[in-house]
Amino acid sequence: MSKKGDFEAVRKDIAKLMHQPEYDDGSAGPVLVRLAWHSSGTYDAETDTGGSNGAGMRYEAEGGDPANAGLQHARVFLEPVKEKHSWITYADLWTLGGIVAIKEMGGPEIPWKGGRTDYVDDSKLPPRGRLPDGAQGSDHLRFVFYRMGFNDQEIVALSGAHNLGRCHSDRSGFEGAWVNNPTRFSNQYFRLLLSLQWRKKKLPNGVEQYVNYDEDSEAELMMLPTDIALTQDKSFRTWVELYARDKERFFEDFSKVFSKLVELGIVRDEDGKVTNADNERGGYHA
Ligand code: DDH
Repeated sequence: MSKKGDFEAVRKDIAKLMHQPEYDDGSAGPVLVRLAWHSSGTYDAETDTGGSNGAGMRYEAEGGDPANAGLQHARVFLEPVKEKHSWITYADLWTLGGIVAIKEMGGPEIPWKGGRTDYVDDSKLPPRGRLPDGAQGSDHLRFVFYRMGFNDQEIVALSGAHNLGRCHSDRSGFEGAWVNNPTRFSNQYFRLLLSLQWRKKKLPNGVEQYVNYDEDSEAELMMLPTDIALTQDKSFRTWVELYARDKERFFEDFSKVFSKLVELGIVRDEDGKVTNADNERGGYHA
C-alpha cells in the first residue's frame, strides 16, 4: 500500500508488469494501451456522455460490448496494482496503464493527471457502438472521431498506436500485427502504410483485411480497411506522409493527442482538480 496520491509508486508497479513472456508478443503493453483508449474513446462531446470517468467497463453494459473483447486481459494484468494501491480509482489506473506502457515500449512521455472517479453516473453511460469499426472507411472515421472532438490530423496521429500489438481473430475477427516489432513504439506503421503493397484478403471467417505481398518483407503484416483509408483520403494522407518521414513530429503530436484522449469528459479547475468526479461516492474512497 502506498500513500494516497503517490502515482509515482503506481507507475513503477505498472512498468514492472510489462514483461509477460507467456502472453502474445511477450508484453502486456499493447493491450494496456488499447484499454486506455477504449475507456476514453466512448466520449461524445455534444451530449457529454462516455469517457474514462466511471470505469464503466467493469460492468456488462460496456465491458461486454463486442468492441471491448479481449480487454479483460489488460484489466487482469492491472489487478495486482489495484490491490497494492487500493486508493487509486480504476478510471485513473486504466488510463495511466496506457501512458506507462507507451513509455516503456520506447514511446513518448505523455502528460497525465489523476482524479477520475469510479462513481457510475447512469446519465453519462455511453451506448454501445461508439468505438470505430475497422471494416469501414474515412467517413466513418470522421463520424466517430469528430464526435469525440478530434480533427483530421489528430485522427491520423492517434491511429499511429497501431505500431503496437496485434489483431486476434477470436476478439475482433481480424488477424495479425501491423508491424514487425509490435512491442516497440515507432512510426513504422506509417512507413509501411506507404511503402508496402497491400492487397485485400478474405480470412476463413469471412472478414476482409489487407495484407502485404512483398517478397522481401519478413512476415505477413496486416492493415485494417480503416488503416488503408488513411492513405486514400487526401486530407488524412498528408499527415500519414508527414509522420512517415518525421518520427520526432509524430512522437510530439501523438503525446499531445493521447493526453487529450484520456482527458475526454474530465473537467478540471485551475489547480488541476477534477470538478465533475463524485469522489465521495466513487473516488479515492471506493
Ligand atoms: Fe486499434 N484496433 N483501432 N487503436 N488498437 C485493434 C487493436 C489495437 C481500430 C480497430 C482495432 C486505435 C484506433 C482504431 C490499439 C490502439 C488504438 C484491433 C484488434 C482492432 C480491430 C483487436 C483484437 O483483435 O485484439 C480502429 C477501427 C481504429 C480507428 O478507426 C481509428 C486508436 C486511436 C488507438 C490508440 O491507442 C490511440 C492497440 C494498441 C491495439 C493492439 C491491442 C492488442 O491486444 O495487441
